[in-house]
Parts: sequence; structure tokens; C-alpha cells
Amino acid sequence: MSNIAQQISGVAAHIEQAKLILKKNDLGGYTVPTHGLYPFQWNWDSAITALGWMMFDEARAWKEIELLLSGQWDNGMIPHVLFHKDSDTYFPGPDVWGSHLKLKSTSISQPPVLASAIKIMVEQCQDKDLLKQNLAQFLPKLIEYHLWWYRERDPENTGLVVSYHPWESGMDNSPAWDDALAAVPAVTWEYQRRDLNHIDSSQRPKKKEYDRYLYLVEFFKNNQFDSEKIYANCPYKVNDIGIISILHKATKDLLSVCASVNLQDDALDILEQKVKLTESAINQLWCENDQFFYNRDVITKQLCRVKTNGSLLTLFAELADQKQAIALKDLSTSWLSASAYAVSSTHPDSELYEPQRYWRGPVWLHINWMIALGLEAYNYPQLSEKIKNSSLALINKSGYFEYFNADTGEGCGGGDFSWTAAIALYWLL
Ligand code: 9WN
Repeated sequence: MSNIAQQISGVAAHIEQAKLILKKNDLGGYTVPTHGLYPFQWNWDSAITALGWMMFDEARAWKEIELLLSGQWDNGMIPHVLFHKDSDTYFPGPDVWGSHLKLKSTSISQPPVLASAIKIMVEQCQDKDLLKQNLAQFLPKLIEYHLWWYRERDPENTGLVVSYHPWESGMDNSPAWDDALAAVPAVTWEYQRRDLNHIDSSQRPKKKEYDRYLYLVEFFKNNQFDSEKIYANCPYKVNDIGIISILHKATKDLLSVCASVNLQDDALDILEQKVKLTESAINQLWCENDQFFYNRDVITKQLCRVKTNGSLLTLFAELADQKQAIALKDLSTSWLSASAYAVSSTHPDSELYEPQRYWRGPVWLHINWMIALGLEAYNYPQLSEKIKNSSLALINKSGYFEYFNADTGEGCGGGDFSWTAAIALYWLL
């Protein structure tokens, strides 16, 4: 076979494999991230996975969203995990979280990339009847979800929402959270982690982190999920630059989808105002000296001075001004070349960088996808393409893993992973 023919058959095989992974992880309308390790429906995983489905099965893609929205709370929150069916392969399950709704769930959310995924799905969707039908059903719920973020997580109208749990960030043990999490008490009761039945402990968060993750889960439950009490007393409150950026981008995408179908709603004016407010507040997280947007501990008012990939999502959100964008583009270039593959979750020059421990160094494809889109938006197509190609090289080398060792490219965490397959489908089809 010629080289080109080999490359083409390689791509075709990757596409087939990615489709098979989504089908394998399909539990009848929602997709688990991977079997065993994560046996439920996760919020941002599902949004990204729906994009993958959209590339070859439009009805199934919309179904993913429908089931995710079926777990929406009355206050508008879309939880981070929906426990559709029982499973004993994951901890902590619904009993620990303690929400007694019909569809059991966790009591926090996750990075709200959903509306951005939907905007792309709207652009891709060929079946216009299906599209119309689904949007009519979904848009009011999405509006409620975005209002929830701004109302409940920014009650003082600062323009910067707060997050109450590292699991909410989706970047669980990022070194950005180390100091804020250290101030949280540890639970003293015994528990049995199930993640370590599936994955080597060198790739997962440590016990000291789990002890505090669980304290926060109990704190929410003990406060009956009352948002005022939690806002006043939660021992962990951060301005997560990843969530702020993803929310900002998704709000703009939501407004644009609503405009495209001529949806009128007073709530849209509120969302417009929130977009402007975040644009004027974001510089509080910018460090002129380091030329970087940091996360911030809202309790101590200190910036979390470690370079983690969430900050590059300000490009995805188009929150960086031209000067900041140039600095972040230059940093992305050196960040990319500092490890063997793509943009790692923690900058390799940081003393806290661990290339294979979860969010402390490994490469995550969906984050690289957002960074690449951001660079494209700022008109850096070559760098964007480079990030895409070095991300795809990981799949070529190791397959569809949850994340990848940034130095060796070795697949880490769960195998046959839905969002990795979905991003590959998005890029390859
Ligand atoms: C806790 C499902 C999720 C992702 C998160 C990732 C990981 C869970 C865990 O898996 O978190 O939510 O138990 O480790 O950090 O981003 O959504 O793939």
C-alpha cells in the first residue's frame, strides 16, 4: 500500500473504532465515559460525547442531551453526575451525595460546555425537523441552567462565578486547587475508593484529596443544598478560570442559537448583561507580571499561582484582549514544545508538574480541542492545527484513553473513553 493509502485506511480505521466506542458505552440514550470506572452520565462528558454522536447519528446525539437535561433541578442546575441506574463500581454514589430527587444526582455542576456543543450540533444537523423539535424543548432549559450559574454562583454580581468543589471544575486534582483544598477539613470516617480497583494509584488523586472532596459533599448535604448557606459558609470557594471561560463562551453560544431561531425571552437580556459583566471583571484574574490568567481562592483572595491549562480557555471564550492573546499564544507555543505531546494540564516547567497523575500533568484531548478552537478564533490557525495534530498523534500511538502521559504519550486512566472518541470524530469527520 502507498503511504497515502495507508494514512487513509488509518484514518478510516480510527473513525470506525471511535464510533464503536460510543456504541459500546451507550446505555440506551446516555453514554458512560467508560465502563466500570465511570458507570453514570457525567455532565461535560455527555455534552462533548453528543458532538461525536452528531457526526454519524443525529437522533442519538439529541437523545444524549435530552437525558442530560432530564436531570435538571428545579432551580435550573444541571448536575455533574446523573445516577440513572445503580452501580457498585464507583464511589461516591447517590447515598453519599444524598439528593432525594426522582433521578438521583450529585449536588454540584460541571463546566457548562453544553450550549457550545449544541451550537456546533445545530450547525452540523441535517435533519431540520429533528433540530427544530429538539431546540424548542432544550433552549428554555439551557437558559434556566445559565441563569442558575449567574444567580446562585455569583449572588454579588461580580462577573466571576464561584465553584464549590474540585469535581465541579472537572479538573479534580489540578495543582491550582491545592492551597484552597488544604483549608478544607478532612473526613475522619473510613471509606473505600473504587477508582483504585480500575486504575493504578499513580494516575489518580491522593487520599488527602479524597478526604476533602468527601467533606465538601457532606457539607452540601448537611446544608440541605441551600445555596445561601453554602455561599456564606462553604470552606472551598474559587474563581475557576476554566469554568468562567467555558460559561462565558457557552452563554454567548446560547444567545446566538436563540437569536438564530428568533427566540424572545427577557432572560436573554439578563444573560447579555452577564456577558458584559464578565468581560469587565476578567482582568482581576490577569497577572501582568506573569502575563497569565490565574484561578483565585475567593476566601483568601489570593491568586492560585500555578500555570494550568484552564487559563488557556480564556482564548476559547475570547475573553483575552489582543495583548493578552499574544502572550497566551506565545505561552501555548512554548507549553506545547515543553512536553512530547499536545498541551499538558499543568505547565511542564512547574515544580508541581506530574506527567501521569490525572490533572497534574497529563494531556486531555477535549481541553486541547477547546484551546485549538480558541487559537483559531484569534487567528492563529497554524498553532491551532499543530495542537490538533499532536493530540491526534496520541490516539495514533496509544488509542482512545481518558488522558495521556504528556511525556511518553502512554494512555492513562480509563480505556475506550467516550470524550476522546468524540473529539476524534469531530476532528476526523
Ligand atoms: C469525578 C468522567 C469524569 C470527568 C472529570 C474527571 C473525572 C470524576 C472522578 O471523570 O472525575 O467527577 O471520579 O475522577 O476529572 O473531568 O468528567 O469522565
